Amino acid sequence: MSEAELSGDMTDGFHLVVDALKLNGVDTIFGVAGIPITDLLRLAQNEGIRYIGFRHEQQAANAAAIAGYLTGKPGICMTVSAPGFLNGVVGLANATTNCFPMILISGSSDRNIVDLEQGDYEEMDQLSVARPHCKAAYRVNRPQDIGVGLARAIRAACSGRPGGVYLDLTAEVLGSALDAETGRKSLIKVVDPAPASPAAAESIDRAIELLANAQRPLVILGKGAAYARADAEIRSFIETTGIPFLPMSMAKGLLPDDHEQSAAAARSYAIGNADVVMLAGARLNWLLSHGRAPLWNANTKFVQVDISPTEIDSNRAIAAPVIGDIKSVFTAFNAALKGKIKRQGPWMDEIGKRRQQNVERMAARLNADPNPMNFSSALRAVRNALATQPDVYIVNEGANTLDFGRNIIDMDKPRHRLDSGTWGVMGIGMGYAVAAAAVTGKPVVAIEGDSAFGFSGMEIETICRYDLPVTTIIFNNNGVYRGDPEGMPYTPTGLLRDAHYEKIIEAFGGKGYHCTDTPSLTAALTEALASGKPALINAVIDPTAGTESGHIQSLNPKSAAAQKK
Ligand code: ADP
Ligand code: TZD
Repeated sequence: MSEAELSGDMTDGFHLVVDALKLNGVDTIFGVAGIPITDLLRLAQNEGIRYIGFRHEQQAANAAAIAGYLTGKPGICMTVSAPGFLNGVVGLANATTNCFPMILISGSSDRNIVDLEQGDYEEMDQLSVARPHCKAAYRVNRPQDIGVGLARAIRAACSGRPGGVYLDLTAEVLGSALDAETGRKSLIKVVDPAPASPAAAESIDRAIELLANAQRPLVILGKGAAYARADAEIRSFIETTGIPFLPMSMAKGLLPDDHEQSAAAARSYAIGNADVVMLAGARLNWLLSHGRAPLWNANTKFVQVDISPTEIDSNRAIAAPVIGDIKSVFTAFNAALKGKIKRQGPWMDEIGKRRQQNVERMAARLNADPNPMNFSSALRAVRNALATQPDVYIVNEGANTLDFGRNIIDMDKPRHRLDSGTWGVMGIGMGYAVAAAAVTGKPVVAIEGDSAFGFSGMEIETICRYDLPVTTIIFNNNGVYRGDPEGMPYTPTGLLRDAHYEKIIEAFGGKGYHCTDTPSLTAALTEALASGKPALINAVIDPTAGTESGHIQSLNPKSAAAQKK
């Protein structure tokens, strides 16, 4: 389809969607083709928008979600109706849960048939299904409303707390004609979709005062702080005040992990002993034990910087809420400091001592070279290959692979670590990897548990089709969490023994590696990164390594009826 095919001075829904996307600077679409969006995707590509076609909508939607996080603009995913849409909803909900801006645009079947449940092809009331899983959901019923529909979707995705937005485009709207002039005038270029929202001056003063009176202050940086792109302001605040900081997983690299004020290697001590904690773009959810004992002290007071007012007091009382965007808030903090917050030497010294002890304890485990490899030794091999590659984006999912990976792989740059996030979800791996490579043009290393990889493994073909610089490393211990002992029938957590995952990528022309020791793993990753080509490393590790559910074993329900021994 091209402009020339339109008759006279007419336009149609297909063209208006593409024109509206281009007008708003959308340069990439992730999706899966089919009725009723195939021509729309073709037109978008012909009109200069990059289209990245996936094998499954969940991955396309996850790709859009992480593209939103990485660019600060809503990532766009397009799907077909009903089942394709539903596949995409997982990514839509994941984006909303993680506060990433993305828009899921799905074609839908004819309203007059769907609404009377007359059994259309891929029939579903998609708008109602999407609504609980996103920040906002809109349907466009007339071609002249396409512009307004997209504008509303962009604003909803980006402003305030970012999130997923659903935009329903009926097949009828896509095919509808409109005179070109009316169409052009109906489009909206969104001005300032994520306006700065400075905090009230008294909330800034209240927070500074609380921190100034603290003996053992701590800043916890979350991925909202990373998303806010206030890197310089946050660093200046931390370094000027001398307050130790703890990065949440995706905030690693906001300040480098080897920064002398990082309390990451003394996490429990710092959290348990802080008298005032400032949460910056981090929720006090399960990832922070809801602010409860035994990790947390009941007397700790909180400052919370967040763009969402309803986040405050969600789990613990917040003594000093600061509602605003982190860039504006930290700019205001820095202006208000004027030497009011003094360095707390003894507190920093104590944290430093604990950190040193923990690093030494970890070093013994990290430097061991067991045969077969375990999580620590294999990750050390990966870390060694990454040591001279600060530009690499890391994707990480699994249970033990995630827990160990978060601790062992240091980050130097902000927004370079992308992982299972707020849900602890499996299946983000290849979608995130494709998007990270596509929108940044930088190399990506996806560190995957073998179970985790399986959720999106077919996207290896997508990686090869677009020749993306993605190296996937599979920590292969033959199981969910860990592998079965030889001989027994496969248990619910068992996966095929001796699986040769490296052959998957060979089928698509990529390079496969089979590594059973640390030198070969470091060498394979070094070679793969140097090639800039798709690669997959099957890192064979001890099936008995790791623990069930990784670090969150305690979340498995226990029978209250079971007898205590
Ligand atoms: P983590 O998992 O890293 O702890 P969360 O996803 O729990 O982080 O928290 C992110 C928080 O950041 C959310 O509460 C969200 O409202 C907030 N947030 C997102 N963007 C901004 C911003 N620009 N300024 C302030 N807060 C933000
Ligand atoms: N399904 C989804 C969508 N998300 C999940 N988190 C799970 C299932 C449950 N689950 C985990 O929480 S971790 C995990 C599953 C299936 C996989 C762990 O095995 P792995 O990693 O091989 O990926 P490790 O490193 O061997 O532990």
